[in-house]
Amino acid sequence: MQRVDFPASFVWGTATASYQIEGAANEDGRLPSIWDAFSRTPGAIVGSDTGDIADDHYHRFGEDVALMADLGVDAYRFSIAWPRVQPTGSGAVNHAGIDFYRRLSDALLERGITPWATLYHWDLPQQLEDRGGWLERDTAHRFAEYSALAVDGLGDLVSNWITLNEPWCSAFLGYASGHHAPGRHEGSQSAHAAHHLLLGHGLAMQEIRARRPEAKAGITLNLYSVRAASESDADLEAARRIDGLSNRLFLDPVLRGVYPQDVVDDLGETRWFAENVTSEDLAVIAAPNDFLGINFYSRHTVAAEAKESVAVSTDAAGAAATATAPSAYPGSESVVFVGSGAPRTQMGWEIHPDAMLDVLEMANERAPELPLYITENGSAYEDVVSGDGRIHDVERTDYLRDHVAACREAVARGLPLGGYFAWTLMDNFEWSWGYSRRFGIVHVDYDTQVRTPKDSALWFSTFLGGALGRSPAFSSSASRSPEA
Ligand code: IFM
Repeated sequence: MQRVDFPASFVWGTATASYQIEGAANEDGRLPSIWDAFSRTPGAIVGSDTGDIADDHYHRFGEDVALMADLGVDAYRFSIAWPRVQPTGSGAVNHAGIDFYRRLSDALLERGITPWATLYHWDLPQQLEDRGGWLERDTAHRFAEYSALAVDGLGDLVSNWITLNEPWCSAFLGYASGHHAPGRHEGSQSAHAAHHLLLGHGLAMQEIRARRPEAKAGITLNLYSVRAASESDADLEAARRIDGLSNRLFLDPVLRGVYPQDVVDDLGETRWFAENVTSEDLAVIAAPNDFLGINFYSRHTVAAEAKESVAVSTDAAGAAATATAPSAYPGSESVVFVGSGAPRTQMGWEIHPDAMLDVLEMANERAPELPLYITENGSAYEDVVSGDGRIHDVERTDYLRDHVAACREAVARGLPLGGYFAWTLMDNFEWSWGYSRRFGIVHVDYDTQVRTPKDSALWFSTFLGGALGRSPAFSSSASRSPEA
């Protein structure tokens, strides 16, 4: 398998997010986000870790851009920290915050790497959460205002925009299960947050279009292939529910301009949606996108009740389905995530590269002409630094290669897949798992901030024809061959 097996226009990149890598939490006017507050909540984060320093990318971005250039990627997907650009969540721009992303974008462009900016990867200014956060409709308007500031400040350098990253996580991990910031347990009202997030997406799209009609813009959803554990009516019903909450609740309004009524009813939010979701809202949410970003990690197998024969699996937060925390699937709490027996990553997520084709088809059947991008895909494993100083991450390399192969199959099937972004460039703050989970293709020593490409990075670079893959320093790596 080689890069030339893909169309020349296919975009290869890596992805990160602001709070996970930047550090510099109190610099240049940045104020706290919900993650700064949540990470200080006792018991919220493994090891009581915070993003205060993270990968210190704020100060080391030049080194990180050079690393990407050596990898040979075409594009870099990063996110903009709202609390740097508009620290209180309303009002004037903080120029020092914008300037950081201008320096980063300039550095990328100098190395021939195209910036892809995500406007919201979960770091809501805490002052907006104090006013109700995403449960308040006004937050959608604040998000549009901030998006306008970001596009005004960066639109001459950035021409690929993603409004939201994974609104499912913001709504249901943030406001239902509480595994993510702001850590609230609002049950089915978390679906109100989902609507306000999507409204924010639509309003932000309007701001982008008004300011930079030539820019490409869309949203990124985390989609799952969902299967029933058996053909029983009860298990099929469980699969309908989880597919509804994970996929259709987001895909249908964005691509078809309607909320799936069965899902709204499952949530028990029929009345709220009828009274609060206007046809104008739906028109705003469904305005055309230039592409759809899809984050793909795993497949869910679900059952109506626990089965003795199969191990309990983990849900999208990596939380065991047996955990006592409130469910991230309000109204469908009784559904059980069961294992199918496939190998799993350290997150407990089953590995199903073929299921990536399922989610691409799922999006494509709703919007046949819409370009699709895998904006995240990756795996966490317990890495070991070997005696030779290298990280021989065979499992992550296999995961990466097998998902790149699934991309090739997607292209061969004629799906409009335009690119693939590996999650993630380097180890970083993995949300409620803190630094205990490493998804990077580059290892980070958090004591010294030394970055070391893992074998997965070398495989990727070799595949891409990058300088790192050709480096004699790594010539003994068994996993260098893209065929390996
Ligand atoms: O680290 C996260 C990322 O921020 C959003 N998508 C899933 C990744 C792995 O959990």
